Amino acid sequence: MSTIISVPPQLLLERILTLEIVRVTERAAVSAARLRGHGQEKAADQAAVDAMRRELNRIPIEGTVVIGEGERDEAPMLFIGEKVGINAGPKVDIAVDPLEGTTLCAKNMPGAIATMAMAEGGTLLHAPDVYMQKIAIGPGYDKHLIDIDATPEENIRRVAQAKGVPTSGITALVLDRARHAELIAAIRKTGASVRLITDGDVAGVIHTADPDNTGVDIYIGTGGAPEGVLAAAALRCIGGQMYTRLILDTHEKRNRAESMGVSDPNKIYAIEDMAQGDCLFAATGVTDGSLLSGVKFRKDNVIQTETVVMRSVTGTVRYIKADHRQLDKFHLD
Ligand code: VTB
Repeated sequence: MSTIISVPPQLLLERILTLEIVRVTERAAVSAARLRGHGQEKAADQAAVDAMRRELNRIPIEGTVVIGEGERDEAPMLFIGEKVGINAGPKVDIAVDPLEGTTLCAKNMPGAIATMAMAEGGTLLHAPDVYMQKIAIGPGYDKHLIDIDATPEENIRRVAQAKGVPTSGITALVLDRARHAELIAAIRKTGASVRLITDGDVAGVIHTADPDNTGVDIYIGTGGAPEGVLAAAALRCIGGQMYTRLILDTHEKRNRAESMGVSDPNKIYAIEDMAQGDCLFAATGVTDGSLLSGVKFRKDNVIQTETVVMRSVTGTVRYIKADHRQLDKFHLD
């Protein structure tokens, strides 16, 4: 006798949306990948934004962009507050970074991805586009093992002790920026190894979830707040710990944050404060990277993509390799 899959109505859409969001990041990745290595950050980003928006507006959701390309006046599309979807279906919050690592794409360097998260309405942190201090480790450690206010040395020491290795057995991932010179020196002083990335800290944080394969135990440093919320949505699905703090060092930034609902400018956010409810996270590789392969344009008119999609409800992580044959869906000239 065959078994019928029984899905409670409230989960039916969510199960289906898992595949829908894959389509969204696939489209964005393919559009951006056409401009890999052309040195045109803005054009590549725009192509990804256009494709992502087109596809989002086909999904049966009442979506609101809470993490987007910027505020309405600076971003004509996928701006914070923009409504997306067919205006029917579940109310959801949407976080997008249609091309995370625009420079990586423009220079055809590893690690550019198209990424988004979708969560129950009102459950994602509405973060302004400011810097954010971040620290993250993967699953399996005691809660509050790491402390955003402790020194880098102390955090490395705690992670090493919990992992049962000397500090020299720890690798920290850090964005290669002048502002991190002291941080990098402090980590190295412990004997730990520092792996530097030029961009792409959404993927950077995700690396901590699987140290055995990625070799990364901890992410530390300051990057974009929107990227922080996307990374939190991913870690909510796969486990791990992340603590962040918005850097609101001017009146203007504090006011902007306040108007988005941030009442305490010094608040430390844990994963659940950034992604409270059930959520989905997807990323498609644009250029080859250690997380995902990039888009391949094959001679036989097949486009290949690789996407990772995660659900917080079940913790399922799927890698979807797709061969696309109906190419007009990508609106490529
Ligand atoms: C990071 C990185 C992004 O911005 O968040 C970084 O993950 C932070 O900003 O890929 P700065 O470049 O100003 O340091 C990106 O590089 C995207 O611009």
